[in-house]
Amino acid sequence: RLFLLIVIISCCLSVVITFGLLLNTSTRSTINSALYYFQRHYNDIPFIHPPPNIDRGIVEEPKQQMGRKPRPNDQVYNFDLKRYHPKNEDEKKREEEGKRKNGFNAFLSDQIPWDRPVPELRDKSCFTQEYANDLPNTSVVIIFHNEVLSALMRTITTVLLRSPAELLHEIILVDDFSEREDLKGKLEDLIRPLSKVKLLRHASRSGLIRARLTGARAATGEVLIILDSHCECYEGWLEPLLDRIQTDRKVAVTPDITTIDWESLEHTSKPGALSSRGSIDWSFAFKWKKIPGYENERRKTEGDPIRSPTMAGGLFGIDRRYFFELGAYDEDMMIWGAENVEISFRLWMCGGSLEIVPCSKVGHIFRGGGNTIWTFPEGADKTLTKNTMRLIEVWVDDEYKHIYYDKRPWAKGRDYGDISARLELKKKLNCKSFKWYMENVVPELTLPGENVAATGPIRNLGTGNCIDTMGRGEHGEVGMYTCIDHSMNQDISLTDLDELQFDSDYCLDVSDHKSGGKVTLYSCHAMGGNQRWVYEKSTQQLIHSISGNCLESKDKDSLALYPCDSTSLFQQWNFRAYHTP
Ligand code: UD2
Ligand code: MN
Repeated sequence: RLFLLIVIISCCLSVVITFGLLLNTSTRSTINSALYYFQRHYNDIPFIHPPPNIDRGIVEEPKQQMGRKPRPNDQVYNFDLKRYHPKNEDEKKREEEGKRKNGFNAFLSDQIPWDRPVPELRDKSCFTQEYANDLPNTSVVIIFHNEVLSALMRTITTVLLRSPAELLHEIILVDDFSEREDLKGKLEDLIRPLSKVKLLRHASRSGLIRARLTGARAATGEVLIILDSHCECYEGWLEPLLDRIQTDRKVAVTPDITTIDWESLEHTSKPGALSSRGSIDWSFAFKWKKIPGYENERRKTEGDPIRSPTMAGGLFGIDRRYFFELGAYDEDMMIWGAENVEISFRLWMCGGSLEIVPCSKVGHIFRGGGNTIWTFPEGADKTLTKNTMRLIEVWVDDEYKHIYYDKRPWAKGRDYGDISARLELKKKLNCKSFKWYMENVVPELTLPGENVAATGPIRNLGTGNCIDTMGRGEHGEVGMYTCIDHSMNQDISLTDLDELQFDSDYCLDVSDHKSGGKVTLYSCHAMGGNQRWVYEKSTQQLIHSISGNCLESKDKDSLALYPCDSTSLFQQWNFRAYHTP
């Protein structure tokens, strides 16, 4: 029997050896590459439709053992989105419907691969940085309500694909009570093979604040990273965030949030310098504003973090324990809004800080077309006002509170619930005042009415309508609308630099100096030129200095420059408040 056993073993051995010798080098290297690929990618990239480009893993080189050095993504970026465009009338119809229903091009999102290549947007200086080997690991929390499944899958896939496996502890998905069918069984099928992905579900709609809390409480990684459910992580997005937190556990970080166009789904951001950081407007809502000179002087390279007074809210990282020490979120804020400014104020006032890390890039679909994918069950006004009042009543000093209530007088006396626990937290953490925040974190911010000669709305005596942004942003055309007191879109001032400036920080700008030249919104540059307006009190005309023309509203909707004519009522304007110096 022993003899028989020896014969069998030697037969097996010789088969294995012969087989090994027969393998030529190229087959062997293919097997090695495949093994290598699976070793490097035990993040379990989903090999499900649409198929990810598996070759990427094979060409990748081993990671540095000594210090992590980011390498530029040298793949030529020639991804052709047009291939995925609608091919016939029926598909075009579906595309339009998808945009209407979701606020972004869901049709296209369903067509393009989840792991499509992304352009290299990092500044050169990012590649001179080196990160520690022992970076903390992270739990990524992605919350969603009725998200387009392919957009959610793209977020998950790009986190898995572009995060070093040892730094990605887990991904926690929190479904905030979605109604869409495919977010139920189909989503579960898709994530089943992904060992790092966990799914939690709310039994009722509670809003993004509580959904993130659910995820954060379940997380066990050292760092917590929050993402919206329609993002795309770029190469090297994670390491610079973790590195910054490792250096200072009380700094919260955001990536540079780049724009994925809601209609074309193109990555529209250009490589190079970042120009804005988070601030607030005077309804205490988040606003991007130009990085002030003093902050740019403090930084040595484009890759250096930018201290930011507020965060947009959807994409940020923070030491997980510090997040809870700092009071996590205000759980009585509902659905959406104000939580981003609240956590920003709290970070700065209570001993932490907040930075944008330019070398970390994550794309986000900013919805457009006035469509949202979800609604406010109690109405937008009720929810947003309540959330903002909770922010103001806790974090804004008495001497500044009136700024909000002057703009929103109807909010006075409304119920904002019990804030005693938050006030207690503020005391316990020994937080500084809003005045301190104003003086030290956003010294460039002027109070409303400061440095202004007159405030709007500005009414045309001919039509009786008022100058209105029509809700448009930079480069948008300014229009005319029925006068409404306290409308954000008509909140305009004549500054002591002779600018007509909206609260949004855009100025009335005319670059076409001919008769009929249109008026557009442009970032205020304080240099006069196309933005200098002189209000002639005796004739009530608004004269555009550089062209010598006057602002005129020929009919109730239009606004343009025409040769000055002091007899025309359509060139006469009235400020609600004119402050005589
Ligand atoms: C921005 C933030 C967002 C949040 C919000 C203020 C960015 C890029 N986005 O608006 O994260 O801070 O400002 O509150 O900074 N969601 C739920 N339940 C809800 C409503 C929304 O889970 O009841 C999810 C939604 O699926 C998404 C996330 O919350 O993943 C943020 O919602 P959004 O994308 O509609 O907000 P956004 O980007 O307009
Ligand atoms: Mn979003």
